[in-house]
This record gives sequence, C-alpha cells and structure tokens, in this order.
Amino acid sequence: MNEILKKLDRPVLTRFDVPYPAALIFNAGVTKYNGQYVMLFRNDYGSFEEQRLDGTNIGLATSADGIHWTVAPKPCFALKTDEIERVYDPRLTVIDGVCYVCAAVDTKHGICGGIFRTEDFTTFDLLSLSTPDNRNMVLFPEKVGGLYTRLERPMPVYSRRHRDRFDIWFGQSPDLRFWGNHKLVMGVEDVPFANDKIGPAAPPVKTEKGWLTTFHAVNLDPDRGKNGWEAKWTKSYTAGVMLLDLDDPSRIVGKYSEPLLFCDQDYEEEDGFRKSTVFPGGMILEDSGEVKFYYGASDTVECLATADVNDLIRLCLEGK
Ligand code: BMA
Repeated sequence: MNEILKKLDRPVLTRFDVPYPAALIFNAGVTKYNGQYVMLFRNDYGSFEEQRLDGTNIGLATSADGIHWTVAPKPCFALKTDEIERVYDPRLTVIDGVCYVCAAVDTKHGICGGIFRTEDFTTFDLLSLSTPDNRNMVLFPEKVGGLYTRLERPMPVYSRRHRDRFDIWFGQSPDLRFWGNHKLVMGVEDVPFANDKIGPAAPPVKTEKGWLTTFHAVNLDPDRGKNGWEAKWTKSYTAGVMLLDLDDPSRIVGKYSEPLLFCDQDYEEEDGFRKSTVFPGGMILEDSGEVKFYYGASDTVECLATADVNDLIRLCLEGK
C-alpha cells in the first residue's frame, strides 16, 4: 500500500448490505448532499454463487459518517429505451446545490457519456449524451472561467490502430448540454504504469494548489489469463493522482509518477470477478483535510481509503 494512504479494514459496501438482488457492488459515485453522504453504486445483479450476471441497476445508499451506509429498499435508477440499453458507473458532482450524475450509457449505436440532473435521487433528467464512444466523464464542482468543465475520455479505436490507446481530454460548456473547448490533458504515454489506456476516475476536488484528481490506468498483460471468476481477465486497473491548474484545468501542475491506489488487501480481491482492479468513483475533501476515496475493487465490492490532502498535493508536486 502507498504509505500515505489508509485503507478501511473491510469493504465499505458489499452485496450483503443490499436488500434486493445484487451480485457485484462497485464503481460508486459519492458526494455530500443536504448534510449527509450520498452514494449511487453500480449493482450488477444475477447470482454471485452461480457466477452469473443478468443486468445492471444503480442503487442509493446514505450515511451520516461516510463509513456506515444504509441502502434504500429499491434500486433508484435503471434506464432502458428503444435506444438505451443500460446506465452504469455513476460519478456525482454537486454544483450550486444541484447534484449531477455523469454515467456510462450503453446504446445500440455505441457507448456514450450521459449527464443527468437530480435533486431527489429518484428522478434523473438526462441533460446531454455525448457521441460514441466516450463513456468516462467527470464534472468539476464549480464553473471555471464562467463555464461548466469536465474531464472525459473518448475511445478512438480506428485512429489508434485498433488498440486501447485512450487518453484524458478536457471540455467546457455554458449549460451542460453543448460541449466544446476540447483539449488533450494527458496522453496514455505520459503514465508510466499504464501500457493500455487511461481515463478520469472520481470528480476533482478544489485545493489551494490546484484541482486534485484521480485517474484510472490500465495495464494489459496477455499472459495473465484467468484472474477472478471472469473467464479471462488480462488487465490490471490502478489509480494515479494529479493536480490541475486552478484557472486552466487542462494544464497539469503536478502528477505522482507511481500508482496511488491498487489492490493489495485480501478483502479487495476475495472471490473477485476481475481481480487486480480498483476504480475510484468518489472523492471527498473533508474540512479536516482528510480525503476519502471510494473505489470499486475487483468489480465486486466498494472500498474506502483515506489520505491527508497535503500529503497528496506533495506527492503530485514532487512526483512530476
Ligand atoms: C471498465 C468499466 C468499468 C470497470 C473496468 C474494469 O471498462 O467497465 O466499469 O470497472 O472496466 O473492469
């Protein structure tokens, strides 16, 4: 484990905490909203025992301390239309008192990034849907230069020689519907621990020294073979951390050159669907300076790690 990170000694949410059919609980978005912690988690349901997955919905959990969670009696969100097949991997950002949810949206014509608006976690209004393929996006918690701002990760297969050479991009919008000002933030070749693709992870938090944000990094090892209960899982997902310029978040101020977060605890991988996988979807900066990272582990359970914000900033500034 990275020495500045403290992990809880168990997952923070698993299928056993969920009062409806649930198999894999992971990749949650977390925020503080109206005085409590709110989590939207991905639930791939089916049968864990039979290692069978039938579908995906999104569950809601709330907490007073960010550690002990109560799951609402029913899933709160699943979307199927003639065109949309499923919504997953929610990331939450509160802007001016309204909660926005960025999520991956599988459609019949490609995978898109959706931005939804909710005030009650019961109804979710779709504000915008990207063109495919672009499934990973996160919103900044305030406008930058008068515009809503996001990090995103298009998936250009054809032009990248049919390999997963995916990078992190920047975009802005006057209204969360029309997006432009696109710029490259970081290429996969700039991350020494990724040989495959990178992308945003949890939405950024604001610090005095810049926007602190995590990103996911994928390492491909074709020889890895069966690594979990999926038939063949040859990837490993770790998470890095970087600091972006406050006024121009398309510019990197500092970046830690090693992974910040990776699987190294038994409870992260036990009976795991896809081992060697972490995916942070929620990051909260507390007034005390503690940063909470919520992350899916092995695409099976949701976990929590904490670190001091100044240690994280130091890592980014020294690790460039
Ligand atoms: C990505 C997404 C994530 C998942 C990750 C690792 O492509 O499907 O939801 O956590 O793969 O399996």
